[in-house]
Amino acid sequence: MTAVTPTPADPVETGTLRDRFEETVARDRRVEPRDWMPEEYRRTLIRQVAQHAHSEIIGMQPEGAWITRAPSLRRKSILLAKVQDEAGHGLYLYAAAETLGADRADLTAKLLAGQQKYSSIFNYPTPSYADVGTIGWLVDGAAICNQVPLCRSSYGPYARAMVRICKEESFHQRQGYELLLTLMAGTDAQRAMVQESVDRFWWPALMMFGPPDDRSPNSARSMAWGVKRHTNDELRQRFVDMTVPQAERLGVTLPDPELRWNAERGHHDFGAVDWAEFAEVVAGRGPCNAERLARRRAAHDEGAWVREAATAYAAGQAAAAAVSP
Ligand code: FAQ
Repeated sequence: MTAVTPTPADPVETGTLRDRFEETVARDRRVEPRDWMPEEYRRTLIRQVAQHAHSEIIGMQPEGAWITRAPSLRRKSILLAKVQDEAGHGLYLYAAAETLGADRADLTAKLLAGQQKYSSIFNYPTPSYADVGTIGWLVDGAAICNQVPLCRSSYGPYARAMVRICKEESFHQRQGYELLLTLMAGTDAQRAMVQESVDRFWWPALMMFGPPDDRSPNSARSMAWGVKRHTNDELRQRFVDMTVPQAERLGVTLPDPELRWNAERGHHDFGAVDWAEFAEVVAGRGPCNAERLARRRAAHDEGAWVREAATAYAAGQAAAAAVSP
């Protein structure tokens, strides 16, 4: 997709363009690529959309490792389709970032250089097959909780990409839950495998929503602009409330002794997230950060010939179009 040339940076600080932008946001309408927008709005969107796109692409790795070891043809084809979906999500999101004037090759270079982030969750290992189910249930579940409100994000291309992504993520969540239900109906060893996997993924899944509100530098402004619709803590609470009954139905224990229903609040109380661990993972020192980036760099290098061939083909097509009557 061709990058759209951005509108000039903040041409009139106090003029009709800014007023029009503010009005669009205030009236809950969509900002579109050719509309004037403040540079800070553009920058924060590129930051969030790029981080989201990178997460989808890096997020193919933890489950992708199980494609060759899936226990049946049915499970293998489901997993293949899911991992391919994540690649598709990455592409819609890079395309959305391009409408803001970003360049996909540049975003990829920044990811590979460790200059742009991707979700902390994908830096945790997947040593057991139950992790495929747990990722579907908890990780896609958290992703849906976070992303359904983004279907109403103020930036049109991002909001529209989210609609399709959420439909697919919701299918992913159900396939994960179904996989876990199947394992839970199996042997004691299979049930133990599920519990062990849930124990490892529960807290990292809560970290996906980002730092607590009083330590989230971007939230207030992103909410004022309608880029985000809820705070990190609101969405984390929603996820906990949604997941507890699902865990009960599944027959697993969530690894938090402080987790209990609070009738007064009408929500579940839960224990403290280890924010020091989150900071370490985001800083690049999680269990699999080095491995994930090394794999992504290798895949990028191995794909160089595809990019070269596609560029040569596009140039050939353009040359043919130029000489055709
Ligand atoms: N990991 O001020 P805030 C998926 C960073 S789902 C790493 O609160 P913001 C589907 C944040 O960027 C996962 N970094 O930031 C899938 C900021 O750093 P910066 C992707 C994190 O933007 C499922 C700093 O901390 N989903 O891929 C994380 O207002 C299964 C301060 O934070 C999305 O990206 C984190 N968890 O709120 C794929 C959803 N949290 O840039 C495969 C869209 C925060 O200032 C398999 N994104 N940081 O240097 C969002 O909703 C927001 O960007 C948040 C963060 C909520 C993630």
